[in-house]
Amino acid sequence: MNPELSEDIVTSELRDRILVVTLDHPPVNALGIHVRRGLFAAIEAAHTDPAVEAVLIVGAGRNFIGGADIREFGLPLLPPSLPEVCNRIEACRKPVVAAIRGAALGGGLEIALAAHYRIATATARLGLPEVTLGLLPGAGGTQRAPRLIGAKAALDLMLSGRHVDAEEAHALGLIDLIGQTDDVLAEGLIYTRELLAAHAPARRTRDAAGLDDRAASRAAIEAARAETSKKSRGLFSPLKIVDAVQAALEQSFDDGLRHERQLFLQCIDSPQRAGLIHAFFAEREVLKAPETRTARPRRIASVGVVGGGTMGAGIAVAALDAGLPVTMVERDEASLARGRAHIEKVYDGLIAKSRMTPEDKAAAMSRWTGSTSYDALAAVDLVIEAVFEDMAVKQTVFAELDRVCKPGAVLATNTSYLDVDAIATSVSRPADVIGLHFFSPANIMKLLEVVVPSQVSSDVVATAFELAKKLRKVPVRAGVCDGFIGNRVLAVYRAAADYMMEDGASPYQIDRAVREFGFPMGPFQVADLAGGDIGWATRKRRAATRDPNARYVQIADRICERGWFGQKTGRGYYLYTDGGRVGTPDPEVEAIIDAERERAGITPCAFTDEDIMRRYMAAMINEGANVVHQGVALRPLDVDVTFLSGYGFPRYRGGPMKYADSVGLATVLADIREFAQEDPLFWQPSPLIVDLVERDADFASLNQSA
Ligand code: 3H9
Repeated sequence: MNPELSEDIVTSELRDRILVVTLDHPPVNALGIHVRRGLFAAIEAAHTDPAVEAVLIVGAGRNFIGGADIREFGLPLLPPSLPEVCNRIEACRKPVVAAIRGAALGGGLEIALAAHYRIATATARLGLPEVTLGLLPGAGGTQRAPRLIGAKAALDLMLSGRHVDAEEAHALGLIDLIGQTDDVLAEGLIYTRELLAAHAPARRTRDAAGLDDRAASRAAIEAARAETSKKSRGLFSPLKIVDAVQAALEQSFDDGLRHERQLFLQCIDSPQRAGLIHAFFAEREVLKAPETRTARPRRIASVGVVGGGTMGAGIAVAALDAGLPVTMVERDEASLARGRAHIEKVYDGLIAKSRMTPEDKAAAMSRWTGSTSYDALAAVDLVIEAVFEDMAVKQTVFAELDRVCKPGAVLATNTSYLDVDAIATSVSRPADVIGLHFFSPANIMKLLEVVVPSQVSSDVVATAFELAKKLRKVPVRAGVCDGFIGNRVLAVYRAAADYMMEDGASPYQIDRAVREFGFPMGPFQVADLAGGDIGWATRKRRAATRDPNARYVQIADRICERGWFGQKTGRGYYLYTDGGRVGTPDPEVEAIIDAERERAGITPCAFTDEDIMRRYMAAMINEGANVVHQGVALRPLDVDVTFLSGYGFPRYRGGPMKYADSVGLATVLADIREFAQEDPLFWQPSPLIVDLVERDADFASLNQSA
């Protein structure tokens, strides 16, 4: 380490009798080794310097401190550790004040808790979000927070990972004061001078009384343990957080700190930590598509939506929620009224759950206008077409958009499979055409595939990323192909699930194995939720072009032929009685499967849950690799984010490609080759996996390069 660097990053300046210690380590003043060393040294100096009577810690830039430096996890620890820095601050004989603007998160809040007094500006956001990274607050947070604000409030903060604003932090007792202005240094200085004038002592959080009501603390811990065991199924760190708070109640402060450290190190070593931190960085990397570096986005101040069905209405809600005016176009008044009703239904649902007020709904709806004429879209900056999934229909819509939209308007299609190049070439301005693939329900699902056709201009791609930010979506850049990234990979692992069903596993066993792996639902539950008729129509449309040598499982067709389309018809793979949404296994479906096995001449064999997941994941990973190999996804991490944000892939596993790395690509390849003995056409190893295994490399090695 270069010692001068710490001095640049952490500067100290004596103002009157107050040593102002400023952390300046963009972008978020994360507590990397140089910050820790600088801060430790500054406190040491303050402690011994007779000219210093108090210390004020502030962050330069927009944030106080965003936490420990996540990039250092897994690397050898260089001293001082963060707990040592916090203990040093707390032990200082002179009052230490933390003045917070912006984020004080994780280790950042732990620094503030170790300080003796805390002031925050109104824009501050405080929290202990370590749980979202598979960790627990490991620099005294699990010991100091309960002592300061009580076990119940501290557990809530640590188990939810939520950020609180200054007002709530003040009400909780996390901070002492909210500053009058956003000038954090000035506010901090005023407060510190007041403390000095009042001869305020170095008040230590370790001595605070938040756990003194032992019965209430114990009850809060037990309640949190019961709730966490139920809700955080499969997650490692939440119960460790509860254990750490129990140690805070039952052990001395120093023993509690030691216990916290042990639990923290267990979390650091867990694969879940690796998966969650991969997800954290991957979600930030996907934002850096090449076009966002080279082109300036066009201005988007108004949006048009063509189509008021479920998708169109969901997209409209997403745009309205972002404060954008939305013009919806439908073919006739009745359809338009239905489109409006779809939107209102979403808002009424939120009002019923007290998540929105009628006034908010009225304000959102005041931004909505509807029309049956495309001419109403003449002035909008961006149009999203969300009509029926049919090339001819879409091309007709685009011809109209080409006719009415102003020059420079972005023309987007929300297709989930169709060739966006073919749509683009049907208009006179292909450079303005892009795919924006939303996922249903579009106002809720985070994923937005930005589908980039060959002739689109870079600024239109950059605009799509900017729009995603406004709509609070996670954008992933995808190339044009059937199904783009997500649905293309989905088609392959769905086929693998169908093959296993025909070969002997029941759909109920497959769903259970997939849920046990961490998905919220199995593939057959998803099919029942989405409606079997949609997939059936697609299969019929594609029947003529299907490879006659490819295996085709007809079970879904037999089910659909009976009019069993899933939840909406009360029957699909599962039985749904009394309009319920939780299905039960259906013996008649099992009989259909038996009959189909017989027709296909298959003797059913037994699958363990592990067998099922090996095949399911091998299919997902192999097609994910093909998608990267063919440039449809920029990097493996783009596939990961697609599946984390749009397909319910368990976040703590980091995504399918991260999971593949954790299993080992050689193992995945060996599985694929084993399965290929039964069906070599379906199980063709991706050239990318073969190449990486030959080079003893992994998917992670490709994540840096794009
Ligand atoms: C912890 O503290 C453990 C301790 O309890 C115990 C230790 C012993 N480290 O999100 P943004 C990067 S665990 C390193 O786009 P925003 C980020 O990757 C930590 N880097 O900005 C990005 O880099 P790039 C607990 C970090 O303004 C850039 O900063 N803390 C860290 O939208 C900008 O990030 C957390 O979990 C970090 N800690 O939001 C908080 N944080 O430009 C995690 C960010 O190269 N951070 N980066 O892509 C956040 O929630 C947000 O970043 C924050 C700013 C709200 C702070």
